[in-house]
Amino acid sequence: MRTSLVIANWKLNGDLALVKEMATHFAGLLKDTTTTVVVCPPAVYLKAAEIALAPVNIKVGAQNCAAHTDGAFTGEISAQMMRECGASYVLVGHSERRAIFGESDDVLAEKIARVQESELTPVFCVGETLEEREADAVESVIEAQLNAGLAQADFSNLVIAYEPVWAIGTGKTASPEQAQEVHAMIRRWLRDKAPEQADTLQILYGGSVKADNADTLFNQPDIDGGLVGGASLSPEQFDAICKAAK
Ligand code: G2H
Repeated sequence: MRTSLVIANWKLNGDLALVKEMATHFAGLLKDTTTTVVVCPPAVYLKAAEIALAPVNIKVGAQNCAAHTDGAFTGEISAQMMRECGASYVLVGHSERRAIFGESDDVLAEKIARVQESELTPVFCVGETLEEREADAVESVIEAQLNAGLAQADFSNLVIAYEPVWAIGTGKTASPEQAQEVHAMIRRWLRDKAPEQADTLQILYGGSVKADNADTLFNQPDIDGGLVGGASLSPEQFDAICKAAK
């Protein structure tokens, strides 16, 4: 019913050499798979990545975009510009954007709108901190993020990523059961808000996904693939993770 999706988030890493390495490594590997594979490099490499990776069946995406379409916003890049440079997906609301760059729920809702207006697919990231988990607030935190960020969203063109903040780049991964519990909760939320898309919308897990834990995570019924940071910088590791997503 749902195909798998694996997205590489290079963050502030990688270069043209890594784009070429990926293209060489993946030559012929994704011919017979139904899994969609996406690489999100730093925005300046989007066009080069699109040209190099399209022949090996890898799409490209942006890690962020402006909440505006155009104007006096020095340093910003619009969703439409990302599209022109080859992006098919845009990450919105990654916890690093929320925490380090102070992106509010309102700004994220604007970004979702700009991405969808540009006919790109937003990957909306949600997740709780360790304090919130310890305070038994996981469900209320995730629900609040979903309600605010997706208030005006078109659910027919959307991916959701659950990334517990305490598992990001820390080497700590949510157990498959912990992750499944939240993914099932997100799917219940979808049944209420967007019943027609609840069974088809892809929900990805992110947070220290590696070649050796991807299989058990992706085997959970409501986990449809992964958003992969550190391990996506190694073509061999990333390839193993893509293989774990059936
Ligand atoms: C979470 C993830 C990618 P990592 O940020 O979005 O990164 O796999 O390094 O935890």
